[in-house]
Amino acid sequence: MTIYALSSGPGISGIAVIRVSGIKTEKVISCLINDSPPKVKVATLKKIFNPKSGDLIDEGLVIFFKSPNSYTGEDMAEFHVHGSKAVVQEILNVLEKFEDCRLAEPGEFTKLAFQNNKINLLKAESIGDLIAAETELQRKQALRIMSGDSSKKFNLWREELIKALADIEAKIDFPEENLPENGHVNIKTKCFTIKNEIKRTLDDNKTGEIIREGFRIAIIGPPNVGKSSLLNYLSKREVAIVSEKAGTTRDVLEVHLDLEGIPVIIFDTAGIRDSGDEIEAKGIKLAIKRAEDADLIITLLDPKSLDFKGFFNEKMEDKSILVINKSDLGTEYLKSINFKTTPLTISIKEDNNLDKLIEVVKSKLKKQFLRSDNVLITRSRHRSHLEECYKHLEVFLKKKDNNEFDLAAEDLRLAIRHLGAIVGKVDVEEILGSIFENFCIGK
Ligand SMILES: Nc1nc2c(ncn2[C@@H]2O[C@H](COP(=O)(O)OP(=O)(O)OP(=O)(O)O)[C@@H](O)[C@H]2O)c(=O)[nH]1
Ligand SMILES: [Mg+2]
Repeated sequence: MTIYALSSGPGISGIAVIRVSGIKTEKVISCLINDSPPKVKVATLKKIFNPKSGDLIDEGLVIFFKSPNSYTGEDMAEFHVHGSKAVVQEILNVLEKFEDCRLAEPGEFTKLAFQNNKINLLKAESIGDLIAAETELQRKQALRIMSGDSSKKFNLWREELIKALADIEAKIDFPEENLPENGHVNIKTKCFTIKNEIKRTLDDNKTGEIIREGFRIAIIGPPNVGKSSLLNYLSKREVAIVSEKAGTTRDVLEVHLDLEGIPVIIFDTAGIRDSGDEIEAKGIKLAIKRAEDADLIITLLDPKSLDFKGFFNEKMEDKSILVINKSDLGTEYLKSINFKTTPLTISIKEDNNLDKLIEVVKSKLKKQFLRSDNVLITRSRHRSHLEECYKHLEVFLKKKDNNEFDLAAEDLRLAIRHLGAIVGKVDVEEILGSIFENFCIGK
């Protein structure tokens, strides 16, 4: 099957790129340019025709890539044409008429690249991440993973464990052979070191995942303290309804921001109070859930709600900043109250101390991303496989040295399989779908 798609963005543009991949590529090029394909990998200006009617569609650059030296590993073509809807549509219509040609599915070009061993699974994912990157940090992370930093490490661990497994299997298959003294001790030491390295990798505050998905900040507090006003202030637009009526916000609102290159998602939530109103109560439940899941909580109070006891468990309190809004109404009351942490007083109305609040948020973010350069995990898929690998290594290391070789070998095999699944070395069919379906068509 030969596939085709518009690979540049939708809408009007100076130039649009249509890609074709598969065995019919040469035929498609010849028919469209009414000539033999241009020299491989040389962008060549050609007239592009409708082969049936002979009508000229456009003039543009045509590039031919010969298998296996292409992105997908198959024969491929790129047509760089003028980016009008009419030109693009006409070319897609023409391509549709070719036998065994069809529109590509989302991510299918990259999926082919993976299936034809042009790239590993981590690289495929990071290409998707680079395409989706909105901030500096996301772009850098995607590029780092694309360059193979984490694949190298995962592959290295995997190879070491495969060697250890081979040694154990030799012991099982040839028990009478005199394998080197202390052989099992060496195997265990090696596995122990890898297990510790994996532990350190897992202990990363989920930085890589947070960079991919955004650092989540939930604004939480009693009704009417100015939570929605704060969201509007930070996002510099009227996202949420602000009113003097308590209980205005019911749903969770979210805004994506780029805070000095760091992707941030800010959630405005329903004010927390005992409410008999069914819908408001649902909103409050959602608010608490958001606070639990957030990476940082801004607990917002106002002078009237300082007795707010909240709903915090210890973990939530640790990641929270206490902020008191409406300082324009006076701050004398603060002297008489004992807070666990010194609150930051702000006034959204008078734009007072908000720069300070932003500074505090930024310093929390920076702390989180301090180690972002050597983070290896960028998705929960990687994390769960690595956690499984770690567990199997732990079980393996607990096995008795001499008489449990069979069982130990199985633990090691499972550990290896989980490492392999991260880079796409084994049993990947079922995970392919979930990775590539999030790509857009043409990638
Ligand atoms: N005096 C004063 N009023 C403020 C300040 N910030 C917000 N307000 C007012 O406080 C009221 C409530 O603001 P909202 O932003 O709707 O508060 P909220 O916390 O989102 O309220 P709910 O959605 O009901 O939970 C509005 O009338 C705002 O204009 C401030 O700094 N000073
Ligand atoms: Mg609100």
